[in-house]
Amino acid sequence: MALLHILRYPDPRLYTVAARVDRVDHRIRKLIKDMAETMYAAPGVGLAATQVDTHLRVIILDISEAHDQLGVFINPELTAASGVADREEGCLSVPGVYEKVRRAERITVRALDAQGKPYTLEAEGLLAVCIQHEMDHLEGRVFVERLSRLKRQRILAKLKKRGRRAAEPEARRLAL
Ligand code: K1U
Ligand code: ZN
Repeated sequence: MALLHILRYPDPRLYTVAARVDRVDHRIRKLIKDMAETMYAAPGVGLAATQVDTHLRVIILDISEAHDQLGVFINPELTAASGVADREEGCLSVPGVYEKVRRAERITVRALDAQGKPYTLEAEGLLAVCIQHEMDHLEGRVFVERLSRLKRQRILAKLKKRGRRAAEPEARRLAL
């Protein structure tokens, strides 16, 4: 297994629309294992292949406290959605930023599992939010793009400032 690098917003690669998986083979299962290791280490409750710079329609989720209920969704499709809910979201590609986003309250999703077997899942609450958030990644959409322009600008400014701070010791070292 391997820990993968998670792309940070506003990296342009996060805007890539992922391609469908045409065969669930050992390469896809290796990707899923590496993504799971990366998600648990982060730590996070979900991860889309897009975030690790692999532009295939694969997402994983685990909202259990014991980290023993990994959900795998290959080529996920929403077949039903109802209600609306505003819930706080986070994203491993936008560390330290949590904002409320409006999404469907209940969804039905159809996908393939890690064996390539089709299944259907009905979800609500945090699970429904996470599935919709990860499916957005596959469309090249990061959750901050669902916020107002003003909020997005503030987030970008905060991330830039943080990036400059992180680069300061290196800049000082190079100046010596
Ligand atoms: O980056 C991602 O897409 C993963 C993201 C999933 C998500 C969380 C909450 C609402 C919508 C989508 C995260 O996992 S952010 C980190 C997080 O929520 C968390 C981290 C540690 C423990 C519990 C939660
Ligand atoms: Zn995310």
